[in-house]
This record gives sequence, C-alpha cells and structure tokens, in this order.
Amino acid sequence: MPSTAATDWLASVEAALQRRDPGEPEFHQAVQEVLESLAPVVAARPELREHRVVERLVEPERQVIFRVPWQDDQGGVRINRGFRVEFNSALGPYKGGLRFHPSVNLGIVKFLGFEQIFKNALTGLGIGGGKGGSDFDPRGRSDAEVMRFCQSFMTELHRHLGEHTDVPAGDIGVGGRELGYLFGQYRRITNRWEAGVLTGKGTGWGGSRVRTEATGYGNVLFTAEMLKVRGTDLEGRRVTVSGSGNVALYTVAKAQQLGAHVVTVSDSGGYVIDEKGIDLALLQQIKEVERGRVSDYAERRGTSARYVTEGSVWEVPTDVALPSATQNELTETDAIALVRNGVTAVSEGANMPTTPEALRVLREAGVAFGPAKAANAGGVATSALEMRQNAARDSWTADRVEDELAGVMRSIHDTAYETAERYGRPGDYATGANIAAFERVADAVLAQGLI
Ligand code: NDP
Ligand code: 2IT
Repeated sequence: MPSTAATDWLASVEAALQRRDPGEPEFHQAVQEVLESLAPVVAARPELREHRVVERLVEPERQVIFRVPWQDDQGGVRINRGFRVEFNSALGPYKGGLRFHPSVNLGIVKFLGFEQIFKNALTGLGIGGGKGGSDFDPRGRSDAEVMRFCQSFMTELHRHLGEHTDVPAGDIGVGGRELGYLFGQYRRITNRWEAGVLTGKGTGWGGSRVRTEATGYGNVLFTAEMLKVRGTDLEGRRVTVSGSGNVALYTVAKAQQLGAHVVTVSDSGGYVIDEKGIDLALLQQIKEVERGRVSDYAERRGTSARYVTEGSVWEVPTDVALPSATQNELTETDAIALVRNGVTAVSEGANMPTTPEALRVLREAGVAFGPAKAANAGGVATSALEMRQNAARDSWTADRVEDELAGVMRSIHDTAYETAERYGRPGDYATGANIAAFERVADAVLAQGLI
C-alpha cells in the first residue's frame, strides 16, 4: 500500500473513533499521536489492515466503571466513581497505575491506558496495558478518610485483579499510603498473600527497592542517553522540573546526582524558582513527611527561593526541561519560550505533558525530545521487576534494581533511536518509540488470532 493510502486509512480509523467515543479529548489526542507515526509500518505490512490490528488496539479489552461509597470524618456519605480500563493483554497481565484526582474520567483513564500498552511494550518485559483510578480528591482528606475510600474502592475492584490478570500501581494521588490500604483490603477479601497483585508496595512487605524512585530516575537516565548522543551530559546543566510529587522529587534527586543544577519545582498553585538549586532534603520533608506545598518550601528556604503564581514554570530559562506533573502542562506558548531561552532537551516524566502544538515547536527547533512512553517507562519497568521478585519470593538489593533499571532505560533509548533512523526520522524519539512499541504489540496480537 502506498504511504498516502496508509495515512488516509489511519485517518479514517481515527475519525471513526472520534464518532464512536465522543467527549474523550485526551484519549483522541493520545491515539492521534501514535497513529501519526504508523503510516510507514502500515504501508509496508498489509496484514495489519486486513486483520484490523489498529482498530483492535484502540478498543479496550474490558472497561469497568463502579460506584465507590465511603464515609467522611463527619459521618457524611460520599460517592465517587471508580474506573479500571483493561486495555490490552497481548504481552502480559494488564499493568498500569491508579490515579486519584478530581479530574479523572473515562477519557483520561483511556488515554493513560492506551499509552501504557506501548510504554510497557518498550520495556521489553511481559506486561500488558491498563489504567484505573477515581475522581476522589485525596487533598485535605485525613488518613482515616483515605483508608475508608481505598477499602471501598478495592472492595469492588478486587474481583478484576490478580497477579496473572491485572496488576495496578500508583499514579497521581496514589502513593505508598494508598497502596498499603489497597493491598490490605485485597488480602483481607481474598484471604491470599498475593504480593504480585499490586506494585509499589512498601519494601518491608513485598515492595521492590528503588520502585519509589524509578520513574524520576529513569527519566533522567533517558535524558542523559539523549545528551550522550549529542556529545554532552548533565554535569553543570541548568534543569527545570515541574510538579513536586513522586516523579518530580526523584527527577530532582537523580539530576542532582549527575551534577545538574535544578532550579524549579511546582504544583497546581504555582512554581518555585531557587537560584541556589533545589534543597532536596527540605523539599522531601515538606512533600513526603508533611504533605505540604511548594509555597511552604519557598517560605522556609530563605532568600534564594521565590514562589511565583503567575505565568508558567517553562518561562524560566533552562538547558533541560523535565515536565513531571500532568497532561498538557507544556503548551505551544511554553515551547516557544523554552526555545527562545535556548533549551536543548525536553523529556517527559509525566504522561503526555506536551501538547501536539508544543511538540511541533520543539521538533522544528531541533530540541532533543524524550516522549513519555519511552522516558518515563522506568517506573512501570521497575514494577515488572517487583512482580518478578514477588513471583520468586525474592528481594533484590537497591544496586541490583538500579542496574536493571539503567539497562532497561538504555535499551529503550537505543530501540527508539534506531527505529527512528530505520524509518528515515533520525533523532525523532517520539516516532521511533511509537513504531517500535506498536510492532511488538501488533506481532503478538496477530500471532494470537482473532481475540
Ligand atoms: P503525584 O500525585 O505524586 O504528584 C503529582 C504532581 O503533579 C503534584 O505536584 C501535583 O500538584 C501536580 N499536578 C497534578 N495535577 C495537576 C494539574 N492538573 N495541574 C497542575 N499540577 C498538577 O503524582 P506522580 O508524581 O506519581 O505523577 C506525576 C506524573 O507522572 C503524572 O502524569 C503520572 O501519570 C506520571 N507518571 C507517574 C508514574 C509513577 O510511577 N508514579 C510513572 C510514570 C508516569 P498538586 O499537589 O497541586 O495537585
Ligand atoms: O504511568 C505509569 O507508567 C505509572 N503510573 C506506573 C505504572 C505501574 O504499573 O508501575
């Protein structure tokens, strides 16, 4: 099939999807970003169209939506909505995090689940793609309220899970505390010690060392690989980071270990610019112990730090930008500002933080761009290592896990880089990652028949 026919056909698949699943803009955006890359593959392999592999990949295998009733500390009845989208299990059990945030809806869970299929394929490990969550807002809730919510959520979700079936982990609003409550309730309902049913567990009860750090560490390692190709490294580089949650904190940590000068973090209220460099110990105390805000950091840090509530963190001049908060947080205007200020690399710790318009600006300017499904795959890869440890009833040292993580990130980098070259798009990691991941999943789907 000529490439233009392939492009037209992919556009028709996308148009059908938009008609069939209206009101899911983030899902459409994620699908479009992948399909845009696939014309050369579809043109070269007619069996993909004949067996309708692309149409099958954009349709989740199963979607579960459920009511989550719980009681607040005043005795009031609260109702939230729970989701689990089991997107694709051609390569292994559904795997992907749970997000608790008021913005969560089916379209957002589907975008995250769709991305997860390809991210997980890139790790080279045996994990399928899924995602879940709730519109529950943990902010301002007591530990007891979070526990009751998690118990109610798991009371429904447990029937869909299993170490060989579907294995959730954390995402926005779901960290160690929530995973503890979720695991406790799963164990209580099922009467099984089934460690491999959730990842990101505490290291004292089945969790892998370095899982907490893995997403941020992995994104910095991926960035270092991209810089290496360009004959440089992170030593002495000025770095800006957005977010101040799990991914952001360990992005700051690893960037600093590699000699970078990290000057920003943010949250939904604003950002902090700290010209002396982020004091990680203070930030961790405020975020991980006190569950505070970046404004508290600015207050306690002294004169080097300033809290800014106007404009965008991406207006701060930088060599390397690492968005680590949420989807569509880096817009076209932001990309123009970054390029004007001389950015050389942007790598996505968050899922889909860069809008399509912003990506176009970065591409045209020749900025090295690490797409989320490659750059932030260190978290889920380490989850797969946690599953491996659980299956063997084993517990690896931090050094061993970090070595494996570094190996996975290098391999993802090289796969994306080489695939982009092979398809005539040198340096285009986004296209390389999409094609390499799609081919791995598509081959498995084709081999397993009409399922
Ligand atoms: P956390 O809940 O730990 O932190 C989220 C951070 O992002 C907070 O600083 C939060 O600020 C900010 N944020 C969230 N939503 C918004 C919003 N709508 N606008 C502005 N800021 C926002 O989550 P994680 O660090 O785990 O996740 C961050 C990103 O990384 C997400 O895109 C997630 O999907 C992705 N990711 C996470 C992985 C993991 O292992 N945890 C793995 C791979 C990707 P505030 O407190 O004000 O809401
Ligand atoms: O987006 C992601 O890759 C995650 N939130 C981590 C998923 C996982 O199963 O570790």
